[in-house]
Amino acid sequence: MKIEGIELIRLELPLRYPFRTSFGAVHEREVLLLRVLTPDAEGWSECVAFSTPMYSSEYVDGVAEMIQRFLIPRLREAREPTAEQIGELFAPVRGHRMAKSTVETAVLDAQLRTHGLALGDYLGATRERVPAGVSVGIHDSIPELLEAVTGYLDEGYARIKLKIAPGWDIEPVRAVRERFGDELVLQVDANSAYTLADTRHLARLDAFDLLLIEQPLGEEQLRQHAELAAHLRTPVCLDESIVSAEAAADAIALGACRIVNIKPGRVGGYLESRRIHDLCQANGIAVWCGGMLETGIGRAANLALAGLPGFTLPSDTSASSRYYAQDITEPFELQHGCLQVPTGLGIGISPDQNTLTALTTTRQWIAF
Ligand code: OSB
Ligand code: MG
Repeated sequence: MKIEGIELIRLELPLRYPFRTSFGAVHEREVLLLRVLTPDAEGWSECVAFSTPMYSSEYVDGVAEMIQRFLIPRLREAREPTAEQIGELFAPVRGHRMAKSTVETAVLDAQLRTHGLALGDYLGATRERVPAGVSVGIHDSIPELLEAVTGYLDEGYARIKLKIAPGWDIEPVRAVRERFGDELVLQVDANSAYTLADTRHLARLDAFDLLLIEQPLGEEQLRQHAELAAHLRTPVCLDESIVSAEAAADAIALGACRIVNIKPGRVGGYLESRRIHDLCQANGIAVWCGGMLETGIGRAANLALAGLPGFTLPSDTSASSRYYAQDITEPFELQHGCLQVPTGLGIGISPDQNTLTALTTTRQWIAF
């Protein structure tokens, strides 16, 4: 792709409800969008990093610096690289997968728009719609949690994920299971809040017939996850630990997980996500698509990925209204518990210019 320039756009989006996890509460989503301009098309992407490095090591200011200082110069020096060549082009830069994913995705979007192809078709999506799960944050009390879950079930969500942390685990899970019955598809996410010393405590969750427990231990604790998994009936799913297809291969070989949450931003992009999908499919490991409170830009691309055949569990691809009173794109809405895989070219959607302008805090144009 010939690149004429890249624009970094920062926004502040208030969340409809604060989202609390074991690593802290988010009230506002600081969003970094990247727009790439090419002779025939514009490409868009959304960075998944948060303002602070509490979910993983990357954070918004760091990503913006990484893109400007190290990734854009590499892109400039290359001879009109295709999206498929960007992984190798960026490989000498260690880590920083959220930054790399942001650049690669925007270039891929522009490339697909130029070639007249939808991202879902390019990746190999086989479904037109995907079941939507919803991730429910830590609440102040069990009655408030039950009220929130009731609301989501009334909207039609296909499964509920409860955020857990020490002090907010067995009782909220028991209350939700008792109130909504055995039919409810229920899972939990600890975001690394436990240690192996909690094995017996976590085994108490086995009584509630959960679909999975997501990332109970630390990001770098693959071996310890394998040890924990051997003591739990509840299947272990990894999120933070799966930073690449190589990490996924190691996790599978070690028996650290039976299920994988794929977040394209965390693994360096949609191409690496597809490799993880293929690897998991070949090993009988179910996958689903995680979320990072994305606006419609990130959500659209995630839905394309979630349309692949190995995504056999509901994804954290909730409707726009789960997060924002006003999304920056046309809102994604639930239809019988599903979201539609976009069919437009590239990621299939663009930001609404008026909304974008109203919410933008800074924009920076970098000419090539
Ligand atoms: O661990 O999956 C996670 C949100 C922010 C950071 C990490 C996680 C989450 C979620 C919500 O669980 C996913 C979503 O609905 O976007
Ligand atoms: Mg998670």
